[in-house]
Amino acid sequence: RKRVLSGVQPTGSIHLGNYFGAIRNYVKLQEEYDAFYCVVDLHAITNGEVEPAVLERSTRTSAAIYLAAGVDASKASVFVQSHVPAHSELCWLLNCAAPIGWLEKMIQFKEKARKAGEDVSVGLLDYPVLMAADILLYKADLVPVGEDQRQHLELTRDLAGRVNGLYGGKKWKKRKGKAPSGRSRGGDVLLVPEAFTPKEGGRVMSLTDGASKMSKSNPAEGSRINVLDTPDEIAKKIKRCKTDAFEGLEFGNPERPEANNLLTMYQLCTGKTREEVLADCGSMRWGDFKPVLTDAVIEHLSPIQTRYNEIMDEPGYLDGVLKEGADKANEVANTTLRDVRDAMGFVQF
Ligand code: AQP
Repeated sequence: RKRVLSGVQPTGSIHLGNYFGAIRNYVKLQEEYDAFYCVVDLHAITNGEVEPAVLERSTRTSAAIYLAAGVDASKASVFVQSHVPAHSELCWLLNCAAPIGWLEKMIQFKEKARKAGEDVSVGLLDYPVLMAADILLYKADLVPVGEDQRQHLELTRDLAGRVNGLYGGKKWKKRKGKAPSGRSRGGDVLLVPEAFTPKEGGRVMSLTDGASKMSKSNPAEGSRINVLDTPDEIAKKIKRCKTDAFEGLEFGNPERPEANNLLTMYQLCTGKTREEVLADCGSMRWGDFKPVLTDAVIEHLSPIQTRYNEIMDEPGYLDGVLKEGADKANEVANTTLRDVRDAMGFVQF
C-alpha cells in the first residue's frame, strides 16, 4: 500500500482551515493508504516562547480532534512527533544537506520572521527541514496539506532529490553492493512525495478579512471558527464577520473574497455542490444567509464535539492510541533513518 503522512501543529485551537484543509482529508485517505498522522509538537516551539501547559494541553487536544473527526486508530497511526526521536535526528542530517538560501526564500519564514523581529529563532528558519524529515522518514507517497504548505512540500521534494543525488542510486550500490532497503524507487535513499491539496477547503480565509487565511496565530479570536467552539461562539463570530455591500451572494468574484469564503464554508459544511449552494443561497441577503451558515457549521461540528468529549472522558484511551501509534511510527522511521545514516557513511551500532 502507498503511504500518506501529515500533521498539525499544537500551537492553539484547531480551526476550520486546519480541518477542511487537512484533517478531513486524513479520514478519506486512511481508507486507501497506510496512514501516519502526527501532532507536530517540535514544530510548535519554532515560534519562540510556548507556555508548557498550553503545549501539553494542545498536543492532547489536537490528537483527540483527529480521532473525533473520524481518523480511525485501527487504520491509521496517530502519534506525537516528539515521541519518535528519529524526526530530530533526520532533521540534523538533512540540515547539513540543505542550502540556507533555500530556507531564507520560504514565504512563511519571511512573514513570521518579520513579525518576530530580532527574536526570530533558528528553529523557525529550520521549520521546513524538520517538516521534510517528518515526511521522508515514512517514505510517504502523498502529503495532504493546505495551499499555505505547498511551498514547504516543494522544498521537501527538492531536499529528497538532493540527498538521493549525493548519496543514493549508483553511489550507494558501489559502496554497499546492494540497493537500500524499503520502498524508494531505483535505489534512492529517500522517496520524493507528492502534495495533496483538496479542491475546496485548501485555503479557508479569515472571518475578518477574506484576503488572508484563517490562522491560529491571528490574535483576533473572531477571525476563526475553532472545531471546539460552542454554538454561541460560532453564532457570535459569524454575526460579526466581515461582509460586503453587494446584492446577493456569489462564488469567485475577486472583489468579493468574503462572499466566496463564506459560501465555500457553507458548501463544505453541508456537502452540497456549488450549484445547489447557489440555488439555495445565491439570492439571499447577508442578514438571511448568516443564520443559515451558522446552523450549517454548528450541525457539522456537533457530532465531532460529542465524540471529542467522549474521547477525553475515557481514561487512558488517548494515551493508548498515542503509544500504539508511536510504536508503529518508530519502527518505520528507524528503518529509514538507518538507511540515511548508512548512505552518509556513519558507523552503525
Ligand atoms: N486557512 C487554512 N485553510 C486551509 N488549510 C489550512 N491549514 C492551515 N491553515 C489553513 C492547513 O492545516 C494544516 C496544519 O497547519 P499547521 O498547524 O501545521 O500550521 P499552519 O499552516 O501554520 O496553520 P495555522 O493554523 O495558520 O497556524 P499559524 O497561525 O501558526 O500559521 C496544514 O496542512 C495547513 O496547510
